[in-house]
Amino acid sequence: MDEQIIKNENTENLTELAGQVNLAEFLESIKPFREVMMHYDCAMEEVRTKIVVLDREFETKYKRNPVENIVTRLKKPISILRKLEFLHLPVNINNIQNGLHDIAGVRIICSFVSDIYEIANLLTKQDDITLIQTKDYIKSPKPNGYRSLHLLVSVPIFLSNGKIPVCVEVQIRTEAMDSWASVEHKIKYKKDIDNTQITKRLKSCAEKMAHIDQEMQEINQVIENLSSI
Ligand code: 0O2
Repeated sequence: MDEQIIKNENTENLTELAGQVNLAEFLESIKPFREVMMHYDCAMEEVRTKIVVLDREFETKYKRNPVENIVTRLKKPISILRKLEFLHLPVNINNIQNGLHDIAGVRIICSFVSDIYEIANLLTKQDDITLIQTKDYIKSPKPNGYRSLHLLVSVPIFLSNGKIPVCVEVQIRTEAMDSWASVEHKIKYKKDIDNTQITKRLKSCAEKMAHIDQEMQEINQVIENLSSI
């Protein structure tokens, strides 16, 4: 697949593009790419639905919602190109499917740290899910303070001619972890800032938020114990 073609597909300005290339040829050439992206989109939706089902079950059975929010994102074509370039991989469907593992992403925001592990366990023990990799940045936070549980899973999607396994990156975190990561992503992540004071202060914020998570978990436990008396 041609690099320019993917970049142009991201502009969504087909009229402008039509002046440069034959539109029919262009649409034909991006078919395999669109097909693969559709697979990721469907797999992402499947994982999202699984989490919604678990949360609804908890709500009905135990009157509590462990999941605060679910966000899905499909990597943009331009970000796919940049990542392939960063990895020194030629742009083709094979490298997109086998070289990149975070094209489909599902972020789950939980109320408490214990919910993160419970949801992770309930998701990965489902018989159509294959756990490929776990990165536990809660037990072992990144040196900058980043915390989150990352799971790389494979989920089958059922097409007209059979089923295919598709990789989805699942990030599970609390609201405090998410809040830190969102702001850090905006102001520092991927920026080449070598400032010890900034690094220290951001890390200290992450630690304070982890402390709040622990406090909230303990308070919740006390309330649960009281209501079970
Ligand atoms: P973006 O812009 O969020 O999509 P890999 O995914 O395997 O190529 P890596 O670093 O081994 O790269 O994977 P890892 O550690 O599992 O991180 C993947 C994603 O976690 C990142 O995606 C971020 O979304 C998030 N993440 C990891 N570290 C940090 C961090 O220090 N700060 C913040 N804010 N987010 C982080 P991308 O594609 O790097 O970025």
